[in-house]
Amino acid sequence: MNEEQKSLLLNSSSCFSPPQGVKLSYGTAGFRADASLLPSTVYRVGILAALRSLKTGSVIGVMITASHNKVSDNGVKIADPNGGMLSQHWEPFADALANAPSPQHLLLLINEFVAKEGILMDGVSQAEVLLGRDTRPSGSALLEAARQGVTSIVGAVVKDMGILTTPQLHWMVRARNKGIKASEQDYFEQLSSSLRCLEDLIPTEKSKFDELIDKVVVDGSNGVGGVKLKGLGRLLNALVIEVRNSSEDGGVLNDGVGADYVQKEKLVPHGFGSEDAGMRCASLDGDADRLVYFIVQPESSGRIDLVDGDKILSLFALFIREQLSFLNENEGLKNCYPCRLGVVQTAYANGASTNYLKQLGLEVNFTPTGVKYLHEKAAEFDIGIYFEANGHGTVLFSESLIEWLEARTKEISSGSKASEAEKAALRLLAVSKLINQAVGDALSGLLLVEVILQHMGWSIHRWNELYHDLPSRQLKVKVADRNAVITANAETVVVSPPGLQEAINAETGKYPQGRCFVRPSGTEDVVRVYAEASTQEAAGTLANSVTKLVDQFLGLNSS
Ligand code: G16
Repeated sequence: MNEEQKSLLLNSSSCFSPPQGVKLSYGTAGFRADASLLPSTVYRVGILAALRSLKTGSVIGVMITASHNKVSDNGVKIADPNGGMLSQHWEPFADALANAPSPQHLLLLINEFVAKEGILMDGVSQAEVLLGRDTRPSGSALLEAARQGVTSIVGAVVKDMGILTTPQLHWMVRARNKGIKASEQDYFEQLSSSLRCLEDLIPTEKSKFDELIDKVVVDGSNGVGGVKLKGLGRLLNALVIEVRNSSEDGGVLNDGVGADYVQKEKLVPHGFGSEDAGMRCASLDGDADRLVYFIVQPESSGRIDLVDGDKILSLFALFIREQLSFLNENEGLKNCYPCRLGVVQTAYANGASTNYLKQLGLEVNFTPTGVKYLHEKAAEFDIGIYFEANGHGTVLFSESLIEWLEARTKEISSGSKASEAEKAALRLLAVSKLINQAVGDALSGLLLVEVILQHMGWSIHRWNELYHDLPSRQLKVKVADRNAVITANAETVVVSPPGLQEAINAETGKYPQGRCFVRPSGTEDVVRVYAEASTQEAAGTLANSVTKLVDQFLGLNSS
């Protein structure tokens, strides 16, 4: 590192002192904390993004968001060259940078890391970083901190992409690195044109769209997704989307609204009421990377029937399996593609969904919570479908399958009637373009759900009947140190503190169909408790009892 670079880093970092007495870590989805604690962290993530860009020779993204967290929180995460999450191999460096106590320590760390990774800081190689943020009021100051971090690396270039959903920024990074046009308009056009392609291929005998409730009503969580969905909706032909709780309505972000609230509380979000009973409703989270559907129950109970990420996964799996069977049944052997289809869930997946997927003959895999883990597993398949129950997920297609589908569909001569196999190939190719290949994306997920329901001729009620969820309850417990909980086996077993798992087992054993696990959250300062049992009351009692156990072992007064 030359002298110019050293003094640039020392000068700019002296404007961003780290908060005293706070240890930050790159958790489930980047750094998250109260926004007032974050300027130095975001500045340092800007530096990290520029170094990552130099290392990979690619465009890198920095997204400023705390997604489902309360409005006073904020956060920052990196999008890697393929649009996915930051390589886990760099996370310890992110932690070390965020917690370096002084500019001198920071410089030392950077120097060591740059040498270890062989990063060329010659001032000639140019880093490029795309910045995005959600609608939080703290976003613009934090974006400026990120900009200063990036530009403290000599020659680095920043592009402020403005207010975006998290998946839009990930999509843009991926597109830029593939040499594809990557503006918001390009994103909207890719989604709307692939949706049109799928709509054109809906079997006429199944096209009962007019008989279904002809619109979907979407809760935008008072975040960025609602406004973007309105923009996207203007490009759509058949689909009518009514958006409520868009950030323009003056409501508070994620407060009694949004996918996290709807999924965890199973209550009607603000802006919806008994007049919506029976309608097809959906909910996005604050940065629109999660999607769940719901049906408002009749009368004014305030309850909903939740159609969660597991059911979205099941719907996608059914549709894709059907297309693969059309392809294989109708092709000569030599034209078949030996497509490996796999699904990925976490311990939060409702047991009934896992049974259903297994009954379909699908390979079901489990990973710890966090899209970075699910995505990595799903990428091992030709088509990998991953979803967390909270609605975060997507469908990944291997490059070789996409190439095969492209070649297969090129042969279809215009004007002639496409065979069933050809239509299936066209549909799969359109799905690969519609659904975000970088990360879970509520907007593209919503369009895919909608068009599959049309394709099947299904109402939301028919979809919801695929299987019946086991009653479940989720709670959170504030403890002295959540990182004292160490888990194994995709977070289903507590290894530390000793004795806690045995106590959970003893409690769970009292309930028919009981299942329960605890894990430290990576985005909030809490331990999460999930319980399932044969009745709602039993699931609630089990969750409460285990919450008490966590409190006994780790509670605020136990340290
Ligand atoms: C993030 C992650 C998700 C995870 C969720 C909750 O979502 O991307 O994979 O399920 O946090 O994580 P935890 O239980 O560790 O707090 P989002 O939508 O907040 O970015």
